[in-house]
Amino acid sequence: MPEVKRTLSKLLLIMFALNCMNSISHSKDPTEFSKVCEGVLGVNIESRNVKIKIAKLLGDKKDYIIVKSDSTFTILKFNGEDWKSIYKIDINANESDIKVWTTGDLDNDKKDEIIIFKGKNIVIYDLTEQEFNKSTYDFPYYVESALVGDIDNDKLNELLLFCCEEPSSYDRRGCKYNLCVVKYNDQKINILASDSQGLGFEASDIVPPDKLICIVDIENKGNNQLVVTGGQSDVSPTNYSLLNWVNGNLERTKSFSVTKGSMKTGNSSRDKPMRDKRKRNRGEKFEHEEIHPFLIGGLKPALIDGKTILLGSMVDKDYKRIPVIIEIKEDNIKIDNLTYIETHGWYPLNMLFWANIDGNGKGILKITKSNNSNIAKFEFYR
Ligand SMILES: [Ca+2]
Ligand SMILES: [Ca+2]
Repeated sequence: MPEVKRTLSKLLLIMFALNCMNSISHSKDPTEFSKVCEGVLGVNIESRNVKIKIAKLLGDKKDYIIVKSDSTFTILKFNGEDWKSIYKIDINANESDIKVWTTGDLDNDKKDEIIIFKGKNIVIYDLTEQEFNKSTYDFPYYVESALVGDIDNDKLNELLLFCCEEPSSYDRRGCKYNLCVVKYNDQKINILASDSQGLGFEASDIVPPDKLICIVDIENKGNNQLVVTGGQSDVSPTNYSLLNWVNGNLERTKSFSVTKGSMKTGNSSRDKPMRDKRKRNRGEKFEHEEIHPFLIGGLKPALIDGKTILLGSMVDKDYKRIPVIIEIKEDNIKIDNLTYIETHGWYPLNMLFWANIDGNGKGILKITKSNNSNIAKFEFYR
């Protein structure tokens, strides 16, 4: 009888241990990623004008890399070892000043398009197995910042735009942005809503202008919000505004910044437009020890285990940028340094992406340029 008891307790112990192992493997922390592969990108990064984005261009659930140089968009596909160029879109030389472009599934067919803004035109490139289909649409405004996402939470994507009546130029000081929500159905562009309420976003020639950052359930509350950053200098904490879709329009609900590693929130539509805030602050000196480390610039969202996680950059006391993973729940923020990712230079986030390169799930894709050549290299962590 005691024998049976011992065997039974052993069995229970083994079952308990197995259960623990199971739960550990399913709740992997984003800070625990490790390097899966590395190699070359198969494209040169010659100039500072090169911009890189990723997109799910075909129906294979994989992310492709899009490299925009002065006159070409090059599409790279991962072949299990490295990245090879599979398509090129040549941009007409006299249109090579295209600065605004984005990617996303605008027609809601489960694969992303490349969307380019040329003057008052919206040009949509849709990749099929054979080639890119190009469609061009007239639009009443010049576009300064663009995003694709589901802002009204109906599971279909819209195009969100900062628009201007005037073309971008040095003379356009204090120009007001019109925040437009655009639907793309049946090969037609329709403006669903535009900012008639004076949300207060402005272009600037003094600091980098206000910018559309992402459309995501940033606070993990169950509904998507538009995240917009206020214009700022390179050495001050970014002010993030959250906008909700309410009764067919966008409303500012909250703003926040992250200083000393914790979240400071401001509330809602009663907040002054950010430009006023900046004017008030101009000339004031920040005490370094009071704000570092602070969160700066873009946020790249990913959905992991049903939670929104964001890649971001913190600035430390030595003004070094540290890549971090952020999780926000209401007014609480959890920030983890990505110590396993070595970064160089001033803007590491521009070269870090959440990507599914091989069809086996998302991880962190890091792109770098070697010191002594223009050859781009990649590392992938999962
Ligand atoms: Ca699509
Ligand atoms: Ca929608």
